[in-house]
Amino acid sequence: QPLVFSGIQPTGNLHLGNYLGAIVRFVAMQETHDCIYCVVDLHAITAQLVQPELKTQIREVTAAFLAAGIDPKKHIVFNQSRVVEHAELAWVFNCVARMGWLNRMTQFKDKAGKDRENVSVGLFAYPNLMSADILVYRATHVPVGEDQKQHVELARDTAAKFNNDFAERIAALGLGVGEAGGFFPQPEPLIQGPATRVMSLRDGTKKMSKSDPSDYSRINLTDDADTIAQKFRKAKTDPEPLPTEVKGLEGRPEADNLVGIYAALSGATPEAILADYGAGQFSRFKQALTDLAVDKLGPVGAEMKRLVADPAYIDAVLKDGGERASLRARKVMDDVKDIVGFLR
Ligand code: AQP
Repeated sequence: QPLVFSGIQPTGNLHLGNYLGAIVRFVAMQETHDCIYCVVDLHAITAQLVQPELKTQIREVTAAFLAAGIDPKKHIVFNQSRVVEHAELAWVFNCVARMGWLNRMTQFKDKAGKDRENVSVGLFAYPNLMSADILVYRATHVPVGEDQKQHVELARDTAAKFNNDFAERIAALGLGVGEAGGFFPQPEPLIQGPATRVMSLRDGTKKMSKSDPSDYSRINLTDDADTIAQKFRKAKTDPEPLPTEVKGLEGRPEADNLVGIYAALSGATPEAILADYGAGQFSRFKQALTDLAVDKLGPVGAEMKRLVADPAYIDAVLKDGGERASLRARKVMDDVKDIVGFLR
């Protein structure tokens, strides 16, 4: 059975990249798949342990899911720390995945920087928790932005090694599925749509990110119309006008990024956008982009604010989702315990 799993960290500053690269995809997939969407709060403490606003941030990501159109009754929306099996399976995966595999993770290298001795063990082991998030439901499809591809590939390797190491036990217990007879599926990263990597508004070579110290680098989902206008006005561009053809965007990362954002928000192709705005003043294009962004994001931001103002409703959604997720995760974890050989 195909099953979709994905998550977002409640680390504040939910931005246009998270929205276009992930949340919009989550909404689309619920039409055709059984989906589990998670606010990954255990991941949120890996880079920074003490976060006084964590509860509010968890509610904010949940509100973004709901405001964008995810249906928490038909699908499952919950926060990760409620379902203990994520951490339980992550421990088993800490013993499956190899140090060498994790040493190759580019996100760890970027986030740890030069100070490797002084980052948390959790930041290093993060990908194993992400593998557990996906595989504790035996999920098959993982919609993510480009930056998460390597982590989903690690989840595939971890699933394959577990299946291989325990092949005899899985067969003896009759727990294998499919032709290969493995217990875990090979989850597929789904990196689709026109905005799998939205870049910073201040530097077209860096991805738009929650943790960028400059608020001008990103459009937050809760930004008001004036703030969105100001951020696009100040967005870095080169001195040339927009080209009239797509190949003219090569080597112009900032212009390419703004056209990509316009394309993702409008559904128009970059060719059509450049036919309208190519050779003209950048300011005219930026104004059109602002109007479009305000039009598309305004209602989402307003609904998020309305939902966050009613924490009781959000908390009830998360509790209900957590209970339904637990039932599924418990069954998989019981099988994992039998396969590994723990008494239960
Ligand atoms: N710039 C982006 N463009 C497209 N997709 C993006 N995603 C993140 N940034 C972009 C996707 O959003 C989902 C949730 O991401 P996350 O909460 O796990 O955080 P992250 O991937 O580490 O990215 P952030 O939001 O920029 O946080 P920081 O600053 O902490 O690194 C994922 O599917 C991700 O691909």
